[in-house]
Amino acid sequence: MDRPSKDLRLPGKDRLSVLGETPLVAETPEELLDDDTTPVSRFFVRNNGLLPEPAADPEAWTFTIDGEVERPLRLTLSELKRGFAQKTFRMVLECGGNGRSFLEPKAEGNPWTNGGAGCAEWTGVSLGDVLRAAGLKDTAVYTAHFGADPDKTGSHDAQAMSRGMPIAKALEDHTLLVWAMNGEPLPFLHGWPLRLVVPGWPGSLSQKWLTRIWIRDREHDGPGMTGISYRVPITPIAPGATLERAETRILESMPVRSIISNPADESRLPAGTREIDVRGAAWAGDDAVASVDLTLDGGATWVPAALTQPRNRYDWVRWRAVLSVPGDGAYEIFARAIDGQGRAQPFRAASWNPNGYGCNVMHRIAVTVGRET
Ligand SMILES: Nc1nc2c(c(=O)[nH]1)N[C@H]1C(S)=C(S)[C@@H](COP(=O)(O)O)O[C@H]1N2
Ligand SMILES: [Mo]
Repeated sequence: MDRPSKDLRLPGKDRLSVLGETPLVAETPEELLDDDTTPVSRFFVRNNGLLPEPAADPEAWTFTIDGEVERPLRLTLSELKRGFAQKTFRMVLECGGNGRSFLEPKAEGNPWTNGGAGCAEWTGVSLGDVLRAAGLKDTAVYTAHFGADPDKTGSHDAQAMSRGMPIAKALEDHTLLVWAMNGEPLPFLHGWPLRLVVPGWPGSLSQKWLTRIWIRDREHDGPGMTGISYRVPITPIAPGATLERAETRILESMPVRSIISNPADESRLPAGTREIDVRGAAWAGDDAVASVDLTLDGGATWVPAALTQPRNRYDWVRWRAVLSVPGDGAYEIFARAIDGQGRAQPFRAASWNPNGYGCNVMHRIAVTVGRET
């Protein structure tokens, strides 16, 4: 696997790999996703446009809810904080293209390995509480999200990205309007002073620098909703084939995934090592993780990992297993998570699609015990 080799040099960020500079896109090497709660310094960044002007007074930041509501709302951040029940959940945020680089032939878009994901504590209010205050009309079908960032050309005429979700997802308790991450004010790069966090679904729904939610009477059609953006084939297509919109559905819940965060890929362990302490994380979109198993013999035998209890829905599970190795040598370790409906990660990158969404092939690392290759 070709690794993007350029490290992000930004204050407050720790060794992320840069996938794109303008717009800024940077992912977290799997071995840096070894914390129970991903620190901001290790949290991936995905921008589709340029950065907005920093807010002069964050508490006076306003955002509106309009469209198919009885009472359009215009709220400042401080009104939002005072007016609704505050909630904190630890939840995975994951880019819809995470895992894309494993597809053959190459798919369009940023070549994420498994690092377009992180799990942070998000503090805010349920979007549903605010929507109920606005009063949804019977005609309310879909949300449409707007942010303050200019597009790639620096223009404010169009949104860099403007996606939406069905009302049922918007009304989930865990769909939050967020102003704090890991107990600190939301960092600027992550949408300060206000963003959406829509857990379990592609990260593109989690609008940063949030200014407006338009409630629509039909599916939204902003950038990221047209053509085959964030859409996947209804039935499998041949790798490399073209795809018409009519043959697709919107990618909603992300598929199950696990990552090995220790040891790092290409680790070398001392001669005589006979036990390898392997650990990582797993998550499953809207679903729960049922199990994680490891193999170091190409799938001939599997060793179950011990899982932690998630704190709340959409939290990842951390897992651990001690693997016995028969002798010095070169090993490949694969981790395979299975979700609550029995869906496992595939050995090979499956479900090829032109934009490379939802690729959840098993994470594989190489480990050498004692030998010079
Ligand atoms: N305003 C705005 N919000 C946005 C984006 C963007 O380009 N502009 N990118 C989205 C995408 S594609 C992802 S994966 C997440 C990434 O969030 P992060 O940068 O905090 O990790 O933000 C989403 N929200
Ligand atoms: Mo994304």
